[in-house]
Amino acid sequence: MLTRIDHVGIAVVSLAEAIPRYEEAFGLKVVHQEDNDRQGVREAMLLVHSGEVGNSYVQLLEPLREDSPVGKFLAKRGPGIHHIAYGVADIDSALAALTTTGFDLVNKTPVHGTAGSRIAFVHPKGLGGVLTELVEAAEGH
Ligand code: CMX
Ligand code: CO
Repeated sequence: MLTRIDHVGIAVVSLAEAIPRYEEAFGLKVVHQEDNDRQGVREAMLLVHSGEVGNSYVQLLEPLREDSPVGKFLAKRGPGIHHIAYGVADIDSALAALTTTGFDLVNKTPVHGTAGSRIAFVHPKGLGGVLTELVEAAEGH
């Protein structure tokens, strides 16, 4: 079902501060930035690896609102790893399979993700406390 690690999502207080740190540390480059209002985030994608099955990124996430998943996470736990995202070829069949096996889906149907991708979150409680995102990338990403 999973094709790759698409990204590691990291909650930060300020993208303006976090981006130069990641660029400095690893020579990564920001290849995409957007605000996703529904998710309540301003995000920056830094490309780690391009492969046959798609790309892998670090996703830096700054909350747009305090009352958002990343805003609440920062208030409770402080900056750090927020979620892991796996690539899938077909997110509809991946979600159907997870539903059949009884996992608690945050999104029962896919929603809009980075750069036109289709994404869905699986609740952390069934996956060892790790909030998990599935990503079906848009054509050409
Ligand atoms: N990782 C692991 N556990 C988490 C978590 C995270 N990122 N966020 C919350 N939790 C845990 C809390 O620790 C808490 O556990 P306990 O009950 O044991 O204390 C429980 O989940 C509930 O926490 P909460 O602060 O009350 O949060 P909510 O229930 O309101 O929301 C969740 C939790 C996962 C449903 C919500 O964060 C969500 O919908 N996430 C998916 C959307 C998202 O994260 N969007 C931002 C990223 C967008 C992107 O990647 O593109
Ligand atoms: Co993500």
